[in-house]
Parts: sequence; C-alpha cells; structure tokens
Amino acid sequence: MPESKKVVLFAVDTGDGRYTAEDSITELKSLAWTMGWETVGTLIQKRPSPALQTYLGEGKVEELRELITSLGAEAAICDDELTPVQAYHLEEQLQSDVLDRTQLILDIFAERARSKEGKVQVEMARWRYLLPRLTGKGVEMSRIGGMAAAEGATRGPGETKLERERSRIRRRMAVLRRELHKVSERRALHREARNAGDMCTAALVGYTNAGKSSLMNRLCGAEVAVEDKLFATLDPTIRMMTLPQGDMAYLVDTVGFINKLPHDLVAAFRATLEEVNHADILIHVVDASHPLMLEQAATVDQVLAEIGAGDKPVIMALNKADLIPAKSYMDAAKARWPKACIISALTGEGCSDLLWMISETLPRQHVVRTYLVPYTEGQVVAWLHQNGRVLDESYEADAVKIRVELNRRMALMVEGYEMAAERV
Ligand SMILES: Nc1nc2c(ncn2[C@@H]2O[C@H](COP(=O)(O)OP(=O)(O)OP(=O)(O)O)[C@@H](O)[C@H]2O)c(=O)[nH]1
Ligand SMILES: [Mg+2]
Repeated sequence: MPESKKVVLFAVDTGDGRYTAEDSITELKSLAWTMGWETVGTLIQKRPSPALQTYLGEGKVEELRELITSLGAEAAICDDELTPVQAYHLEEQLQSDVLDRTQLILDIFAERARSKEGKVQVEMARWRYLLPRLTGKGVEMSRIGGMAAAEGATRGPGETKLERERSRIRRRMAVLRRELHKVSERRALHREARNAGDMCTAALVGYTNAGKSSLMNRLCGAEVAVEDKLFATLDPTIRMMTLPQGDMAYLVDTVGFINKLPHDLVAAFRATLEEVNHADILIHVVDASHPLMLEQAATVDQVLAEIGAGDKPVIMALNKADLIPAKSYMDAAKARWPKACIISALTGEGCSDLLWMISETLPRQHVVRTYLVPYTEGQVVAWLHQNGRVLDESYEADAVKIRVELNRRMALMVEGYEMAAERV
C-alpha cells in the first residue's frame, strides 16, 4: 500500500475541453485518493493557455507555494501533463515535489500491475514518459527547452553522465519492446485457438469504474476483482458466457479509459488493447449514476477511435440503474442512446435483455447445413430434430437427406454427415 501523503492539486482553466476545470480536478482528486493520498487544497487559474515556462502565471505560482506551506502539503499535482521545462521551473519555485496527472496515472498502473505482461507494459509507459524528462537536474536543466539542440552541443561532464543514463534506458526499452512483441504474439496465438472454436467475442469497454468487471461477473458467473477504485482492472480477462438459445460467446473484460489518458500508456498497452480490436462487438458500459456520464462516454469513444476500434458494432449498457442519481439522469441518457440497455450489474436488472441484445448483435452463430444420414443411424436424425430447426427432409435410397439450421458449435459435432458440395 502506498504511503499516505497530503497533496495540493492545481490546474489552468482555459475554458475549452470536454470537462470543466472543476470536474477534471475532482477526478484528479479521486486518482490521488486511489493512491491513498489526501487532497488538502486545490488551485485553479483562468488563463487562455498555460504559461510556457511555469504552467501557472507568476503570481499564481507564488500563491500555490504559500498554499503548499500553509497546508503542510508534501506534493503538488498538476491536472495536465507538464512539459519538462514547466516541471523543472515549478519544482524550483515551489520548493516541493511536483507531479502531473500522467505521472499519477502511471503510478496507479504500476501499483496495480499484477501479471508479467501488465508490468512490462507499465514499465514501458514509464520510461517513455521519463526519457524526455531525464535531465540530471542542474546545468543541463537550463537548456532542457532545447533538448534536441543540447544533444549536439558541447558536452560537459554532467551531460556525458546524462547521456549514459539515456542510453541505458533506451537499451532497457529495446528489451521491453521485444517482450511486448512476444506478448502480442502470444495473445494472437490464444485468439487463434479461440477462433478455431468458431465462437464470437464481445469486449467490455468503458470509463474506469463504470462496472465492467461487475458486469462480467454477472454475465459469466466469473469472479473478477471489483473495486470502487480507479483502474481496478489492468489485465484482460476472458470468460465464456451463455446466450439465450444456448449459444456461447467469449466476453473480454479489460482496462478502463479516463479523460486525458496518457498517450504513452495507450501506446504501451497496445497488446492489451488488441483484445478490443479483435472483438466482434463492443459492450460500452456507462456509469449512468455519474453526473458526467455523457462526457465520459465521449472520452471512451475518442479512445476507441484512437486505437482503431471506432467502427465496431457497439451495444450501450447504461449501468448502475439501481442508484437514485441514475434514475434522474436516465432521460438524458435515453435521449442520447435510444437503443441502450438499462442495467444493473449489481442487482441483475436488465441483464437478460442485454444478453438477448448481444446474441442479436453478434455475427450469426447459426449455419444451414445439409446432411446425408444413413437409415441405420436414426439417432442422428433425432438429434438434429432436437437441436436444430429442420428446413427440409427427404428420403433417398439408403439415407435421409436433411437440411437443418443449427448452431455452429452443434454443426461441428455432426460434420461427418455433411454433404460437402451443399455447404451454405
Ligand atoms: N450500485 C451499483 N454499483 C455498481 C454496479 N456495477 C458496479 N458497481 C460498483 O462500481 C464500482 C466499480 O465496479 P467495477 O466492476 O470494478 O468497475 P470497472 O469498470 O471494472 O472498473 P475498472 O476496472 O477500474 O476500470 C464497484 O464498487 C462496484 O461494486 C451497479 O450496477 N450498481
Ligand atoms: Mg474492472
């Protein structure tokens, strides 16, 4: 468990963006809380854009410094990703640790990564973030604004050390890149094995804490960890679910998205996110009890587009319908997604309708086949009547010719009787 510390949050309010500065900082507060940190103060400055050198304007930096001192805070966290220059100047002037939203999210991911795959991905994301910020502080720092230029400039002793450190990290990143490539290949193999069974896959996607893992538990009888904390799930979990009419399909639960999701993280989590890319359909789980559900859903759509999964068929699942706030937001939600399923992963409400919708949206799992079954094997004909819909049946010289619509999986079991030329 990470140690508890007091933090102050700060942001620039430029007046644009999907979220208001206040809403965004409230979310930053829950991210800090997820790390076990207590937010003791916040500071928001209205400006057309962040200051290039110090993010906040000069007077506000001073105000923030006083706030940190008077509240006894141990760190200040910026709600945006700071440039290396901004981070440097702020640390100097505030005389305090300065973190940003990206770092905080990376720290949470690092805390939560359990599998080797998750750990490799997080480490990669951290190095990608750190590499351009590696300054060794001091002399080189003053030139960090022109980092690229500094590479070719006269080398001081500090720089040489810095460059050694950078190449050490680059070598480590090369190792990680190879690891990630292997992860990706392994996942592809597993997917292939799954696809060989001819079953479709639906992937749960959504904002962090929307209830994806809870829904997987409800639909698959699984026991995936559920927590009222952000990013409870990092590793994809795959389970089977039974759809109405006996069809089976895979359900994938995976990492949640968030506003200002760091690009380094998305890039590093490619192998994990590929599970979303390869799904036949997506189930977008929305926390309908959250006042910002429309904004959160828009963020999710944006990330899906970014990872190349923007044009998959999507079922909207408006979750947490059992909560009072959900009832008051439902009209707006229904207006936005008229075909959405209203559900509660907690009580199970609406979940059987959702399963129907999934089975209707998944690519057809039924196939039409024609079989020739010898008269000596009457039990096969009976089985076909029982498990499929018989479309046509005629009596040939020594066999029954029977045309049946049935589930792909069932069809595999009687493949031997199939009339090859007549595959539909
Ligand atoms: N009241 C209520 N709470 C729910 C419902 N579904 C999920 N929750 C709660 O919401 C919190 C988050 O649920 P998770 O299933 O972990 O959410 P998630 O989308 O998997 O979250 P991440 O893995 O962090 O992205 C937990 O405290 C759940 O108990 C629901 O239908 N009703
Ligand atoms: Mg989860």
